[in-house]
Amino acid sequence: VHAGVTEDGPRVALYGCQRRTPLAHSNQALTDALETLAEEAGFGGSEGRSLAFTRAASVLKSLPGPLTSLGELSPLPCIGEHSRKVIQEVLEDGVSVEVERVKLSERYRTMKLFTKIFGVGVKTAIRWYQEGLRTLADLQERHTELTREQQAGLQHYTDLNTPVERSEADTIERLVQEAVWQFLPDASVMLTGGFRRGKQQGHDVDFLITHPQEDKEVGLLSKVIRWLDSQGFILYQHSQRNTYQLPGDPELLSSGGGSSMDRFERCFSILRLARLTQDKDLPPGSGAQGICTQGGCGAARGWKAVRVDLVVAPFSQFPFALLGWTGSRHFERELRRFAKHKRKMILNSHALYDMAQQMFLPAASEEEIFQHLGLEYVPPTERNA
Ligand code: DCP
Ligand code: MG
Repeated sequence: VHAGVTEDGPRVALYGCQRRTPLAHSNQALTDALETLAEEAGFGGSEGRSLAFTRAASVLKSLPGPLTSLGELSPLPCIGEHSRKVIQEVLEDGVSVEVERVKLSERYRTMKLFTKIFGVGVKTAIRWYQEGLRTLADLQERHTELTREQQAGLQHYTDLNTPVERSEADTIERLVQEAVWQFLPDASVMLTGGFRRGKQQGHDVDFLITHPQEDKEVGLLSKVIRWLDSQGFILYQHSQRNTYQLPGDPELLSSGGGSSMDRFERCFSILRLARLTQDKDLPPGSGAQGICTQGGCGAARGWKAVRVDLVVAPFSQFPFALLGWTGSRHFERELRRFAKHKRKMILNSHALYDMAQQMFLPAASEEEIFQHLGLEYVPPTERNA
């Protein structure tokens, strides 16, 4: 049941995975305001409040046109009182006083600054904030206390917070394919994450790698990394083994399906990508300021640091991995919530388990997973919930 128009106005299904949500929508000012409050609530440790604002924003993203009056909110699900008040303010005044206050607040600004460092989550950022740290220079002074990942994140801060363009993602895709196909010519390399949903920019580039003959993929990733490293592409990498056993891994059941972290063999990396644009096209100062210290910034060096995630999935788990890695994060959360509460099934990036039948439900495609869940298929470009 997708968004349609009834006598009461637009009708919107309850779960984000039951709706079609394109990338471009008509209520950006409203969703930006609500998402700022969602973020701020998350920074304050209020997960429930954060989720409520995220859900409200997601409903507005699925509307077929701009919301023009408060009355149009009444048939919509997931719009709480607080969200309604913010929407009213933005509709009437163009801005919400509360949102503007949040954006200027010291905590919000510092938390944004810190959580944009690769390797820094909300918990770490809160701790630093509470310890009185406020700037990247403050963190540099405590360099030895940072993890290797955070040190790399700080070193490449400017580059990693410059959006990755679609053309750059395509270049990296060809590079990863070249690396993978040397060792396994029949392997497939798929661009996932936001780019698969049609985004033209991203914060990183996500790839899923598999091979039609199961087990052929074992050992591939370390060879790929070694080759990329020998060619000078690796600025940082952290690899992790596959820790998932199928079928019947008790982990799947004990996790309750709520955990979004999967257990595939994977590599979080920072790659060194030759710049596609000339330096003169770059914003002034992008190389000279910021925290990049070793021999200037990427901009001045003719290359750019880019975050790349490589994930290897056994063939039988590939459709689940693809569905799980395509996102959006909120779409994934809603799929799992729908599976659990409406279907008594547990879905994650490895498998789908039916609790009533006490069995795993195999799938050869994303379409089959939607079928198992009794959901209308939603193509990747409509999963921007
Ligand atoms: N994912 C998830 N839960 C996580 C991590 C990832 O559900 N804890 C899924 C959903 C994401 C996808 O993997 O959409 C890729 O994660 P990213 O953080 O790279 O998000 P996107 O690619 O969607 O956005 P961006 O453009 O910021 O990279
Ligand atoms: Mg991504």
